Amino acid sequence: MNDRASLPTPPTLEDSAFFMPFSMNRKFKKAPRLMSRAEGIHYYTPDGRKLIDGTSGLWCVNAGHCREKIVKAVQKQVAELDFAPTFQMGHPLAFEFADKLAQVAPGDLKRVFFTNSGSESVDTALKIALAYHRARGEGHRMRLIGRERGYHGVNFGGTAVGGVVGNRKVFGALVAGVDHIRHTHDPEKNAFSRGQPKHGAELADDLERLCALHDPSTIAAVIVEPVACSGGVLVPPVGYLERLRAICDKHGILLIFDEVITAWGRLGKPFGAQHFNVMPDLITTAKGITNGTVPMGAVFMRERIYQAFMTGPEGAIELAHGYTYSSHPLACAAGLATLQVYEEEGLLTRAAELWPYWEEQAHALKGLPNVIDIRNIGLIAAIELAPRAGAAGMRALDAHTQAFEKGAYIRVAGDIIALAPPLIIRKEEIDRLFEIVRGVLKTTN
Ligand code: PXG
Repeated sequence: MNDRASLPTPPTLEDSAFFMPFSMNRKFKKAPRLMSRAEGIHYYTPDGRKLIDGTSGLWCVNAGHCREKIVKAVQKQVAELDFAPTFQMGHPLAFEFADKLAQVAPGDLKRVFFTNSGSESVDTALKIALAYHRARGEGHRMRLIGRERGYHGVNFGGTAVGGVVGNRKVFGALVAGVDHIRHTHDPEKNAFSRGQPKHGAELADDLERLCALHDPSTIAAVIVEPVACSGGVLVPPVGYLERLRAICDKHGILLIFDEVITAWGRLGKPFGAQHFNVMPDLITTAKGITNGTVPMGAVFMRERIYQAFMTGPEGAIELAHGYTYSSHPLACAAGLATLQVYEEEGLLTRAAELWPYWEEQAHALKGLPNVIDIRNIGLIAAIELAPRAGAAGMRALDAHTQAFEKGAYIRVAGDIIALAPPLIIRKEEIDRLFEIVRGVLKTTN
């Protein structure tokens, strides 16, 4: 047990220097919700209360917390090689980890570029798409297309292609040459869908509208999350991703799947692309790649994209891009151990086994006060609540606070409760999680 866990909660955080990300700083600091220890599927508060982790930290701790194998690998690595550059130098773990990842990667997306987060993976993938077209003499392909309600992190590229209005509106004009296709959410036709909703494949044709407007020869790439998670858990309609792929193929546009959440087993296969059986040209990942223990991200690309960069003189740098901490030794050690845990425990396919049970428990909440939709896929469920008049988001926020009191940590996005526990969760723990959510929904008014 961590010594610090037994220290009392500081009397007040109100004057703390910490500017918290994506948080209501003033409200939080008046009534903090702290976690000081974690193990398996649980967090513990500083006063020793146990919380079931309903959202795998921030959708990243897929194998559960403080896994011994991963902890030991990081501890060993930090004492052996704390940092090594990978600009014109290298360390063995970076190559070993990339090659291991390539074995798990779908289709021919076997080349790996390391970053330190999902946001960096997204901006890296967008830059690779632009540079790829230029390398092939199609430098006129400069436009990037995202989707309404998409979330692609917080760097400039990702914010620009993102479609969550609140995340964009105060940051100026962002990046030039970006447009968005429509989102796929259609509660009138698809409320209470189990798995992929039936209606809406034709929404992919909105890409044709943008091709007609801009001319397809100006478009470099389209980026979508296979399941739009932060924007409210929007599951793609049956046939939608296939149609998007076909339109991209028709016009020579690269398709990027942002799998920062859907990769590493969340949908019952290693990658979402494998679950949907639709192959993109690039995949962005992060989070579960190291089980959230050390920050890391990776972009996977198809062989022909990698090869397009390998054509100039051998003495030239093929891609003028990278981060000081790309393939950090601690992250590689954590990632290698994480992959081992995933493999040994079958975690990359476990969501497929739990899916039917999970789905039943989620949809059993139908009929509780204010519940206007429930949707699910893999080990993800969303419970959408009717917004309070003039106070959107407040009902779900109250649910979040109440859940913390009742023994669960859950994420909310607007008035949507998003559940995605660690993939090691057992059926009786799923029951416990939903029991708490049920209790909360009964009393959230
Ligand atoms: N793409 C996707 C699809 C994501 O979900 C990012 C990029 C950015 O990753 P980084 O590592 O830069 O944060 C994300 C991140 C939530 C929540 O509760 C989701 C994310 C982050 C924090 C909270 O919905 N996703």
